[in-house]
Amino acid sequence: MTRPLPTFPSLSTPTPAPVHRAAWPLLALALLALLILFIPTPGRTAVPTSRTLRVEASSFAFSPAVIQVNRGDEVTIELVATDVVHGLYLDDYGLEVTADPGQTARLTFTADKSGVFRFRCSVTCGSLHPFMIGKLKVGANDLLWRGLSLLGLAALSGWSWSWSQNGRVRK
Ligand SMILES: [Cu+2]
Repeated sequence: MTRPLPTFPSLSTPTPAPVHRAAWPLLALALLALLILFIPTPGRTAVPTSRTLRVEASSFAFSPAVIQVNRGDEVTIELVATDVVHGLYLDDYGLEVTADPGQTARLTFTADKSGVFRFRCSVTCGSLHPFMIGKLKVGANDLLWRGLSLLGLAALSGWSWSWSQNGRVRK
């Protein structure tokens, strides 16, 4: 049993060279991968939402240390100090909040600047205090879907490759 290989219309000429037949799908895959990586995303126009993020501060780290929001979101950071007094100062936004031990302090703001911003502890809390740093990422979450799309593309190309190998063996 021979199934016809899926070909592009331009390749359905009587005797396509085998090398070209193999190269075209590769080229198409490479182009698709580039598109996935660099095409501008509609995610930037995502409807802003309100989100509340709980950040635990303990000597000498924030948990989570990296938080991600979309531009335009109304963000409330709930800072929980688990041991001693800690603070959170958000670079570039110039915002600060401090939490007493065992207490939760809230900081609400609109994430109107996109980029990656550091936040740091603003209360001297011990020897490693200067290293108590976290990151706020403001932007559309494209990385996730770009990664997933690439993964899907890889799976698809693997599948089609093994399919074409099968077809070749059966001939
Ligand atoms: Cu500190």
